[in-house]
Amino acid sequence: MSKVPSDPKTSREPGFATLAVHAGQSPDPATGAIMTPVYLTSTYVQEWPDRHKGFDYSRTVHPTRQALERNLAALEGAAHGLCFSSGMAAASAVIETLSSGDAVLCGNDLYGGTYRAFTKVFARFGMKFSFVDMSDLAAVEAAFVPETKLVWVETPSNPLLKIADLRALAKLAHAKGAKLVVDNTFASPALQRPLSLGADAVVHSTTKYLGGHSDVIGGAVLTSDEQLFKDCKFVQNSLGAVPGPLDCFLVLRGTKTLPLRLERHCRNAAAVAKHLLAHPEVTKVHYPGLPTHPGHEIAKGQMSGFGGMISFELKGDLERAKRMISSCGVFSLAESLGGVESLIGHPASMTHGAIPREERLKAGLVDGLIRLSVGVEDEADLIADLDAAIVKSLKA
Ligand code: P1T
Repeated sequence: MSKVPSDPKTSREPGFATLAVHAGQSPDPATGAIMTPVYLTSTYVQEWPDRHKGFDYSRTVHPTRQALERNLAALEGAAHGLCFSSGMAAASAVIETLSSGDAVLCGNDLYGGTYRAFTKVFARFGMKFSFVDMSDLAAVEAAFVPETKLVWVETPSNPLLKIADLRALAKLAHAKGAKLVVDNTFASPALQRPLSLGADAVVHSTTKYLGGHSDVIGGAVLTSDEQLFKDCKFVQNSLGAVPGPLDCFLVLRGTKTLPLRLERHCRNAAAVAKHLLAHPEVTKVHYPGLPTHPGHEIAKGQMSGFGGMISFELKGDLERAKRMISSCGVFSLAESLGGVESLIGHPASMTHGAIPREERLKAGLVDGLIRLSVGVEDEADLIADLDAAIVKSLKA
């Protein structure tokens, strides 16, 4: 079944967990295999020129990729899905629908690689990028220029977990004739569905929660906007940053357990955030699930859980923070996020190293900030690991 049908007796629409397991997939007609085959083929035999079974060349259309595209579209409530070779390739495809002179209004807390692609690559082609605190609606409104075609936001943002009001941003963008694009990587559709809040497109690094097991790099664009879909599809086929069949299979397998994993990520992260907040060596905790977080109420109104990402600051200097990060055992020191295993990182020197220091500091990304991707291990082990590393870091 490529689309999970509603129940004919009750006309119930399938729930999110059912879609996660089934949407976009049907048993293989030749064998009955329940898992979507990894079609290792670049081309397809045609019976007559341009007469074929819907597949002609694998850059253009591919059956394993198509299953994933339909699955992700169903999860985000989108009419269309397009998959890419990385999250950066997905973001790039959206920007590549623009033209020289067009402007993009971006959140001032974005993944460092996104900032780098926008300011160091696409700016050379005449597109303009400006950065504003998306939680300050008056500042956002003031930052529009007549050329603004897109508003680009991460919520929760990477790495400061800032929350933007998606309903308000969509209204504002539309009133100005722009489209709202949401990078939903940190929340995943299990916790937040931006299209239902008025956004025009969602982008993902499927490398993270959607894949969920730190074994694949991928990206996706999901939209119900027909023109944007056509334009992104044109870019996908023309520029060719498509994922391989095995990568599509891995993400497709990952999404089957997405709601289960996210439940545990959220529970563990809430416990870790609460523990850090009460810790005498911790000076600041960024987690939208904490009532002290400035975006908590908005997050409650647009998310069904607060996610698995936390960032925090320790007392003392940068060297102390680096000692702490390097002293963990259950948390591995690594880039990336969203896998079942817990990771710890130092955004200023790792994931956000491409952002000039003054820009980072303006947005609140201080040198000593520590970021956690809280995994699905036992809560007590995670807390004990952080506590032990904090104690170890006291000794130079
Ligand atoms: O790594 P890639 O699949 O290309 O995804 C890029 C990307 C896009 N958007 C967000 C919000 C991201 O966090 C990322 C990748 N981020 C990391 C690798 C990281 O550790 O933050």
